[in-house]
This record gives sequence, C-alpha cells and structure tokens, in this order.
Amino acid sequence: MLGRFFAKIKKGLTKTRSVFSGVVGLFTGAYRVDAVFLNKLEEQLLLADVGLGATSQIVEKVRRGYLDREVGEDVKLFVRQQLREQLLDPAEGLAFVPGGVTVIMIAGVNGSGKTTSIAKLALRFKNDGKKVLVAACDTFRAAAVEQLTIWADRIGVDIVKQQQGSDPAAVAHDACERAKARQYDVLIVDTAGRLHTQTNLMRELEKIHRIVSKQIPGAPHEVLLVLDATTGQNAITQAEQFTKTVKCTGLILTKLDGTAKGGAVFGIKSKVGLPVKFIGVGEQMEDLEPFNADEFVAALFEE
Ligand SMILES: Nc1nc2c(ncn2[C@@H]2O[C@H](COP(=O)(O)OP(=O)(O)OP(=O)(O)O)[C@@H](O)[C@H]2O)c(=O)[nH]1
Ligand SMILES: [Mg+2]
Repeated sequence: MLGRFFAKIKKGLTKTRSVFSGVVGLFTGAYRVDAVFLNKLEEQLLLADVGLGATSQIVEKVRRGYLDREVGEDVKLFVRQQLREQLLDPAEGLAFVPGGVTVIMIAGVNGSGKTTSIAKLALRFKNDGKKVLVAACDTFRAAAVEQLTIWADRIGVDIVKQQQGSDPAAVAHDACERAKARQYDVLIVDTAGRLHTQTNLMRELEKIHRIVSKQIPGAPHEVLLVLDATTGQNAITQAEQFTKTVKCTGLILTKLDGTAKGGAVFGIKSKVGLPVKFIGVGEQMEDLEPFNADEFVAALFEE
C-alpha cells in the first residue's frame, strides 16, 4: 500500500523520474536478456546516478537470473525489487525516547539544508502533538540564529539561543537544561555548516555531542547528516568523510525536487550504509517526507 504522500513524492521527484524513464523504458521491447541488453541496463542505471557498486550488483543479478530469457514485466519487476532492496533498512523512522527528551542533532556541510530541515521536522513533530524545542547552535554564520528564530516563530515552537559568536556547546547545554526542566519531547540541535577538513569546527561538533550526552542519558538519540541531493555522487564523498569524525545515525537527503540526481540515493545507501530517514522535496516547511523505500522506488517506476 502506498501512503497518501505518494503523489507529493512523485511530484518532488519529477526530474529524477525523467532520467529514470531510461531504465523503466528498457523493458518494453521484444528481445532477450543478452550482453547488449545488460550493457544498456548498466548504462541507464549509471546515467540515473545509481552508482557503480549498486549498478554492478543489479546487472549481475539480472544476468544470473534471466540470461537468454525474454525481456518482460518479470525482469522489470525484478530490477524494481532489487532497487527497493538496496534501500531497505531495519532502522526506519526515528528512535524516540518514551517519556523523556529525544535529542536530534543535525550536521552537514554549508548550505545543505540543515536549518530548513529542522524547521520541517519541528513542524512535523509539533503536528504529531509533541512539545518541540530547537537549539540555535550555529553561532558561527552571520544571521544563522535569526534564520532559525524566524522559522521557530512561524511554526510556533520554542528556541534556545545566544548571540552570534558565543560557544555553541554552551547553547546546547542551556537547551538540554531547559528541555529537561520543562519536559519537552524533542530537542533539535542546529549546527553550523562545516567541511570535514575544518578540524576546529569538527572538534566543536564533537564537543556539542559530548555536552548533550552528559546532560541527557543516551543523547543525542539521532545524529542526522544532511546531504544535498543535487550534488549527486559528491554527497557520497561528503558522507563518507563526515561519518569518520561524527557517528551519524541517519541521513536527510534534501533538494530532491531540484535535481535529476535522485538516483544517488542508491549509491549513498550502499556506500555509506546509513538509513535515509527523510527526504526534502521543496523549500516550504511542509516539504519533508519520511523516507520509504517502497514509495521511493514506486515513484520512479510508476506512470
Ligand atoms: N528546493 C529545495 N530547496 C531546499 C530544500 N532544503 C533546503 N533548501 C534550500 O537550500 C538553501 C539552504 O538551506 P539552509 O537550511 O539554510 O541550509 P543550511 O545547511 O542550514 O546552511 P548553513 O547553515 O549555511 O550551513 C535554502 O535556500 C533552502 O530554502 C529542499 O528540500 N528543496
Ligand atoms: Mg543553517
């Protein structure tokens, strides 16, 4: 059963869908699975940004299962199923702490969509009836605190902040104290954009992590790495490097609406190994959807 957000995801994936039509369209001719077909399949999967590793695996499985058989619906279904399996992860959804504060830390490179995704998450959790607090721990970039404040006001959630330039770990500390004292359900921590090569900024991220874990047992319960899907295979490199320093629990893949490179999800999943938890499909605060492997693949394959 496809969820009611399916139409929205499909719309958000318009550009990726048009590239994927190259894959989907392979299964209509009356010919056999042979070297030519397998090459075409490989070529189209690569063009769709599925990535070398995932593509080779799928092509090999098709070869083993269907060589010399006629290309038809069954081969198409098989490929679809293989793509879906690439994306399945036992760690779907978020790990909420019953009766306590769930702390979600957000990290990623500059401009990947962290703050916007926090706004979208905050709205989602609020609509689920949760008491939400956000922490403006990006004290580095000018106007970052203001940006989060504007979102918090629009959504109607509370924010803990200090002046630009103050210690982000101190903001995180205050936010944890407040979240515990006033019994918030969720605390979402914004952080400054950084590259894994910026050693000081990476240390700062570790420090925020440490402070949060001291304040609240088991926290942060989720560390979500935000990746900009428009960067395609680059996002994979970013993720590989980031996760060397900070232990991440999942990914938010943003800007899928603006890119034909949505197939990068497959490569990201197979290379980085982290579950995709949410996808961003627009700039509005409603434009974030929980990631679902079935819906994602269906959105790529269905008319
Ligand atoms: N089209 C589209 N745009 C998005 C999406 N998510 C974020 N953006 C846009 O990407 C830009 C950067 O978003 P931010 O949320 O400020 O990114 P950030 O990671 O917090 O940036 P820094 O704090 O500077 O590191 C903004 O113009 C957002 O509107 C998305 O899912 N789709
Ligand atoms: Mg930001």
